[in-house]
Amino acid sequence: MFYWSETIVLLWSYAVKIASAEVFVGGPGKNYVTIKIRTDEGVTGVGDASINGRGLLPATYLKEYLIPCLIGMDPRKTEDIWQYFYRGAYFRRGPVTMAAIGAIDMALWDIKGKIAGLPVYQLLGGPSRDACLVYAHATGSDVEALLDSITHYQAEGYKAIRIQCGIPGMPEGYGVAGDDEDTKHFITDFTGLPKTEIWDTEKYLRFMPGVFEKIRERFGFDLKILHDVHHRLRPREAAAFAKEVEPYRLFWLEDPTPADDQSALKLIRQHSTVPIAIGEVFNSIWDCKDMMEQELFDFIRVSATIAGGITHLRRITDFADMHHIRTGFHGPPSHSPISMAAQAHLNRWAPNFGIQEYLVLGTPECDALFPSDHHMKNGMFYVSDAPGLGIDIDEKEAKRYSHQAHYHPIVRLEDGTMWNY
Ligand code: KDG
Ligand code: MG
Repeated sequence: MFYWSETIVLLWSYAVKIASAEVFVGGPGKNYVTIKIRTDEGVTGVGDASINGRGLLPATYLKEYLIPCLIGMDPRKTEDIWQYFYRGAYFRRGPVTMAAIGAIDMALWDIKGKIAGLPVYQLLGGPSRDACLVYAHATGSDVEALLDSITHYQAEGYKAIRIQCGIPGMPEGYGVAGDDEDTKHFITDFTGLPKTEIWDTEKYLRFMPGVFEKIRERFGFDLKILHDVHHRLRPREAAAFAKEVEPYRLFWLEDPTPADDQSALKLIRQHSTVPIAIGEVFNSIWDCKDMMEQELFDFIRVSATIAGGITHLRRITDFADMHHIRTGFHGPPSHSPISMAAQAHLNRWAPNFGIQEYLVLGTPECDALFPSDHHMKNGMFYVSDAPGLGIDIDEKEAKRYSHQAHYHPIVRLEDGTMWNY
């Protein structure tokens, strides 16, 4: 008599080795950094190491330092391989190291799922929900244009929308239509040195609350609205702003202060109950452990790429749950569809899922490069049931692209002082 359970034990007990790993850089208007790992049995897995504006660094780190150690390892040992590269680096953490480790980790979970014949969310603990809420970006150089943009996304079925608006006398605000790459979903500006944006805190603080008021007047309170301050305020300014916008019931206020100061949110918390989201620049739990323990924010914005892949994001997500913090993983236009897929599996599993930023809107070129059957409908993300991550890179398509130098804009105050982008 032959039992299925014995077959599975057999499958898991025979030796599997990593035979090769290749790194691809580039994409349609983006510098995606993708690793494709192959086992000696020909099972493949993909992972993402894209760092917007610093693309070649994780690619070099992977090729020169990590891949030589990876060959011959058992791809099913996701935890041990993660620890090997994290502890083994000696000079730990930082976005480049963590993105490179993260890419390998995603690819290994992809392989693990394929060997098990299960989608990754099943390996994480199974689905906690059928589909995951996402938010779109509405933007306008003035309030009327912003209201039109919100109407457009609502008509497309989005229930949650991030809003960014041009400020009079400060036309080049972060996330404002046409002014920076975050609003140009498909095309990155590959020309020249960093562009300069001018910032004026007082103009912003005076104008922005009125924008929320007009949105609530026009759309009521059912629509979930989010807003990204993009690290621009000092703690006292952010506390005053958060207190003032409380009546408009934001879903979240994002990055009100620079994320490197773990205690900056204290003052905001003392003055306002507005939900705070932070963490897209964090690359490990050590960047946010203290503020999580003190419950200083409500949504954690880490990404599978910058914060060390599925293994580390799962650890951060569990720790967040103990402190009433929900997930709101990063997903800007520069985000690779592979990282989005890894996050989608975490989102489907996480008991403390909150929302997902989603802007990797499929162009024909992007879909040809990263074939998958994950899909979006009515502002909800549906995760593919294919074994593994449910996404691949088409290696022939990948050969069409290469790295092109590109920078984020920089920000200065009106008198020329450098400020936070
Ligand atoms: O590379 C920087 C972008 O990812 C960032 O500006 C996007 O703040 C961002 C967001 O919330 O998507
Ligand atoms: Mg942001």
